[in-house]
Amino acid sequence: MKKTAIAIAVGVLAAGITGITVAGPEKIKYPSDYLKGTLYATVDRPDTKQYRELYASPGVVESVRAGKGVPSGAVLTLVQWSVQQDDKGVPLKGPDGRFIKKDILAHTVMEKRTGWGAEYGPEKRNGEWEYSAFTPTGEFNPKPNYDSCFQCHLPHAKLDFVTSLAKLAGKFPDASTVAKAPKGDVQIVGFQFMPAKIVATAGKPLKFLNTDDSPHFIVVTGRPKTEVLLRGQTASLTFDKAGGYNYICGLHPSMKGTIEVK
Ligand code: HEC
Ligand SMILES: [Cu+2]
Repeated sequence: MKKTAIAIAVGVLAAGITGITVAGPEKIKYPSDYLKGTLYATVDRPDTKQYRELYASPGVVESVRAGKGVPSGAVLTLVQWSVQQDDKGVPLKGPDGRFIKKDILAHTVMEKRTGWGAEYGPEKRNGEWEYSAFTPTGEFNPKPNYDSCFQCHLPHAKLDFVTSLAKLAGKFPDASTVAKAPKGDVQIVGFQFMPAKIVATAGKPLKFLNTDDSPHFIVVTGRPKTEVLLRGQTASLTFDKAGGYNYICGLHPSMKGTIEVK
């Protein structure tokens, strides 16, 4: 009995010394020097009334642009800012047409390291990435539902789970891509489906075109989701049965629309 207790105590001690921790957000340290990395993208988020800055740790942008992918040790920091709003709560825009940032609300971070993520099953695992979130002053925030980070980034598996990989890679489609794209029956413009209610014909494809900088994809209740659509990309859905269908964007659940199939 005594021997076992000592063995356990030694084991716990050894784990503490070698820094072995379980999978989860606590693996990631607050990247206090994120400003020394590369600011590779900024995003206006009308749905959450935020302005976001996306930083990559030094060397990451260079590696991705050289075709070597996201290296082990990469840290991506997303800084969430509140924005200035008019008295109706509509975000104001600066001379550059962009939201005007006010205060830092949070830092969300993803970090990739060789061997990380091995504890997770395929329904959760995002390669070798872990996710964490920190307060404006850099304290760990235990409150977010960390499973939701994995769920929302999982559809980006082909992009190494990085939603903004096209920006990181310097390959973001420009405005002419949208102009050249086949017109959608539903256009995604400024985080809205337009029109939000559409009538479709059974057996005939319905096309969705993303004109936004942000990626979106379509989730119709009870049906497989579409691919992630970058700017200028279209998805096509065909309904065989007449009826009413509700859908949302899988990345921005506040984006909603309905389809009436006749
Ligand atoms: C509702 C879907 C959703 C959830 C949940 C989500 N993300 Fe994201 N994440 C996105 C989108 C979309 C972007 C692209 C930037 C943007 O539009 O704000 C992004 C971008 C990021 C980025 C910048 C790198 C990249 O992938 O483009 C980081 C870092 C990040 N998220 C961390 C997190 C963390 C940490 C959590 C969990 C606390 C989380 N995310 C939860 C949708 C989500
Ligand atoms: Cu969306």
